[in-house]
Amino acid sequence: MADFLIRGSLADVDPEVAELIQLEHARQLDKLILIASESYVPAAVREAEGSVFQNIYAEGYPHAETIGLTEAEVLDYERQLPFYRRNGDRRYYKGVEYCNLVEALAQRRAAEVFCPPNLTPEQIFVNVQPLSGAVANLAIYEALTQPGDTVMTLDLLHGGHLSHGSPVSVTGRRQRIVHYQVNEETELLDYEEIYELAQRERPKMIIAGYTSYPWAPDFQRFREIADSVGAYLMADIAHTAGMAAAGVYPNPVGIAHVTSFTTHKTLMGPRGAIIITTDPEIAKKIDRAVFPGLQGGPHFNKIAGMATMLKIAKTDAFKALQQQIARNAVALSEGFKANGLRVVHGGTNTHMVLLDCKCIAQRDGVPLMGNPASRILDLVGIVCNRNTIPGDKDAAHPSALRFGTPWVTQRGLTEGDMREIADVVALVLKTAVPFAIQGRRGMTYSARVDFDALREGVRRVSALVAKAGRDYTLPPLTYPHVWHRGNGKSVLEVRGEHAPAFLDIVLAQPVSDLRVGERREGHLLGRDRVPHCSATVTRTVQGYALDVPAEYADWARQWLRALSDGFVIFDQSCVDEPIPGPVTVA
Ligand code: DSN
Repeated sequence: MADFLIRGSLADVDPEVAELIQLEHARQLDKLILIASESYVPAAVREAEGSVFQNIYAEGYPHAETIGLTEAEVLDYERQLPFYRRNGDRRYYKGVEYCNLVEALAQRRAAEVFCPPNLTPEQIFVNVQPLSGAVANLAIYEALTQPGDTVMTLDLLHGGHLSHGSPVSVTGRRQRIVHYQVNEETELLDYEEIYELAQRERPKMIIAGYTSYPWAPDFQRFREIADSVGAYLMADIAHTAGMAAAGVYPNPVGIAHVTSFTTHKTLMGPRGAIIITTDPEIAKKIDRAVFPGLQGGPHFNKIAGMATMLKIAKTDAFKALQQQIARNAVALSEGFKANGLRVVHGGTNTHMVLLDCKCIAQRDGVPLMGNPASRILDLVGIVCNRNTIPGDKDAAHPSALRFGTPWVTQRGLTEGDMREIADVVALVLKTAVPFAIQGRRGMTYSARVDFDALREGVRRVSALVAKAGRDYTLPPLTYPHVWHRGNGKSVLEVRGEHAPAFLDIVLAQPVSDLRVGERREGHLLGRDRVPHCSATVTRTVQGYALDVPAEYADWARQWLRALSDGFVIFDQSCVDEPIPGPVTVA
């Protein structure tokens, strides 16, 4: 009989996707991930997300009487199920008795986690349905403002977010957006300037809370400014919700009219978002704006994952983790400063650090920019993102890097390790030689670094990775697709359409004229085209076989791959000249 339930594991049904998941998991474990908006979601949360709650449609909300129920009351099935059968709920579909309970559970846990000392969880209204932070923020715009109203937010280039009224986001198209900025000299929020701007612009809503401003705002001060002009205060704590839950960052709930956050950053839950308010009238507007205003059926598998994540957020271990995340960010920032690098905004009291690349290297007036710096660090094994900072002219050319400590802290790394990461970043990026290429769509900024520094960086990052904790639920994995690993053999294969032109440049003798089976003795060139080791090249059916002395095999493989990747200096006298590529070095 046909098995219409399509039973079978992922590896059985779709080995291709199963393999991609394995590779991605290995990558995550094999590198130091310092993306400030990412974290390693616990296996328990992922299990909830992969559950059969995925199968259910439940547009609408639980019965209004579930608001304010304690966890024990929500989970009192003997009471809840007869109540459901008799009274129904605010949904369009039947079969949702357990969806109601898991949603009410997530709401209650969120209310408890984010309850300030002067309130009780019953006074906190929670919507757990937004599919993402941008949708949550859009729902707040929809609920609290009208087209044409003025909304005041931090400039994207200074640390705001696309959904805080960027012209490329719908949040920037219907309302009138005015941006406050950080103070030019201090690079800090200046509440006097923000107050004066509010008096001039009379916004309907002010947003506080950022994606790349590393200091906690003074929410009380923002509320006073909002009150002085009759505006709503919206707090967006997407990045710092986990820290706020742990008391390591100010909790805006009860101060701001409405608070939004994603659940997958420092909170380490599923990809989704939550909106909280203490005002029942605002709560009704928010609920309507989320559904049916912007969304259809909620993703119940994620809501189940949120409930689990919020349970974890109440634990002492979670609080200790968030404290260490903050300490690690300070250590990283201090480590950069100790290396003479410029930390933007002067430091941090959150999980993130901004590093100004322009100050690390310049050549002929061309600065090191965030994009090449992030790509070079990725090769080293440090994953971060390019970011704009005050002074940048547009979002397409950020001059900084943003680092965050959640993930590395989860893996057990501490302050000394952060200083080591800062040292490695400095070691590699200080050797950068930047250059710019004029393309059809404007200027492209790039850079190349010293190969020995890159190799040394890789060695030191590998040592940190070896020390970092791994998820015990997984088999040991090794990410195979890194440029520096190999099997130690002294015959390398160079393949690909660019291989002949590539080898003509990196070998002392051209080889592109060889026919299959022919060989030529020669040398592999090192930096500045100095012959580094002998290399016998044989033309093969697939490409070229390079036979190098065994003691140079590692070096040759890494050097050729790094040249192919395009971020190491081949010839100091013409750094910006590209070498043909990419090639496969197997
Ligand atoms: N993409 C997130 C970040 O990295 O800050 C914000 O949406």
